[in-house]
Amino acid sequence: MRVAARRWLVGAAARPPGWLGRAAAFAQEAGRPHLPACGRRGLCLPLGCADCGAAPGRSDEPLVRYRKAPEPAPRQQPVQPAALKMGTAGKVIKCKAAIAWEANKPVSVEEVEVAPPKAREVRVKIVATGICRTDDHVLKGSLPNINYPVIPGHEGAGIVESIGEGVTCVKPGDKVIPLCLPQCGECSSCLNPDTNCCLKTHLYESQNLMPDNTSRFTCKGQRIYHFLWISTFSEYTVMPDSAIAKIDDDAPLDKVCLFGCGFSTGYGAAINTAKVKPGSTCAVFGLGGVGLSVVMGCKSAGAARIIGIDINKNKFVKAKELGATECIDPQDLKKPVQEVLVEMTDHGVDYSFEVIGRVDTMTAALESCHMGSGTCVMVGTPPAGSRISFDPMLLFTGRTWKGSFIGGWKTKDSIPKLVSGYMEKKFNPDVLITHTLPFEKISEGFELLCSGKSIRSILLF
Ligand code: COD
Ligand code: ZN
Ligand code: ZN
Repeated sequence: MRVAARRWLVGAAARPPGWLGRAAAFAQEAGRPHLPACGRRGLCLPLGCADCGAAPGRSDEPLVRYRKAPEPAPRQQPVQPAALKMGTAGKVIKCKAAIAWEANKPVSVEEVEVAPPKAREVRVKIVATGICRTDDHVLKGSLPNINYPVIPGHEGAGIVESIGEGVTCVKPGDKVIPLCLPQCGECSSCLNPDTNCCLKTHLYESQNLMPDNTSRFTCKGQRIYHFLWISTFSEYTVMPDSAIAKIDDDAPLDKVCLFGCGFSTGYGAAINTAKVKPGSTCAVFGLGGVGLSVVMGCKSAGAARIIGIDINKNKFVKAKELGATECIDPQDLKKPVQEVLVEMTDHGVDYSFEVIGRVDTMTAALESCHMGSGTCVMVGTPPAGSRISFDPMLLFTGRTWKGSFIGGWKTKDSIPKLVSGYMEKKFNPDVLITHTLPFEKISEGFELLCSGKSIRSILLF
């Protein structure tokens, strides 16, 4: 917290004197950070910013981040226990879920028991959930920090069934999206406008059990672990209230589940993390659900050239539909794809994105961007324990290499706004949905993904 506070104060001190400087000085005296009014620069771009009022495309006005904080929204009245007494509130629910009993085995659909939510937890009836490659990484045992048996799934949408004591952000009946990256609102990252990486992420603290170190799932008398705290491959699932966002009452859950991961991750990587500029040239390595969402983000930011790279040519049709101007299959080339890209683009692309999760394509993406001004964004993660080796001169000349986690969005604040943008037809990730299957056909959904036949399969409970 102190480090983040110091960093902001340095930034604030460099700004014109007046209210902003006084606020910073006050905060310094008080020993706490000067809280910015609006840290959501990405949302300022295509959507306009609901918090700071910035018009679309004006994200870089420095004042925006340091305006006086608005009055906090009135807190929703805690729902009284009597109001929660729906049929199932407070009871164990038996329902369907897909369990990965161990790594390198397919999931199996089982009956599980789901315990009621404890304090600051929410139980949700999942209506729809997408299958993302990251879930396949769980099945293959290549994602770090996972305990088995586990219920995977992290791209869902549903309805709140019941809430535990102290939950004020949602109530039973609300439509919600579970957040695979929480926004606790309290940690140094949540208070810092320059990162969305809440310290409650699984990369920092385990999310395989609820915060009190117990599981809400059992099957055949055995404890089943959670995944990213949200386990959307269960008809009912429990999550901390920091990992849930209320969305528009009219949102179609079988579509907006994509905002839980795929679309938000890819679109935000272009809009928030890279901050793609109009007229620029972009290269997107990997044209799955997430990579195609990067293409959509580049297009909406006004990129002039978007080059898609994939070893599966079947992905090219949709990529071009969504804005790719050219597509390349590296298998057709006599030279490494990065050399071809550098030749095609006068010394390299302005922005490259790795959306596959392999170390070789990560270095290829870095090498394909302009030596002096190119930015390479890492969206995929390679298998657990991977190490990368690269020529440091690649960075010495001025390239930027950065990562993007869930598109850089502060999830609880931003996902509902993205859903509203979808309702207003500002973007349309529906085109990513190639298959809709009943939940029982989850293994078929994984087969479609692994054979390269699907972009996104949506499972319906
Ligand atoms: N060269 C070019 N293209 C390739 C190569 C290669 N060597 N290998 C595979 N591809 C293509 C595939 O043909 C496919 O089209 C595409 O790459 C990958 O797409 P999908 O559909 O398998 O994967 P997505 O889009 O669902 O997910 C991609 C991620 C990179 C997000 C995922 O794999 C990942 O790394 N997740 C971990 C990071 C994370 O946690 N992200 C946030 C939550 S998902
Ligand atoms: Zn995902
Ligand atoms: Zn946090």
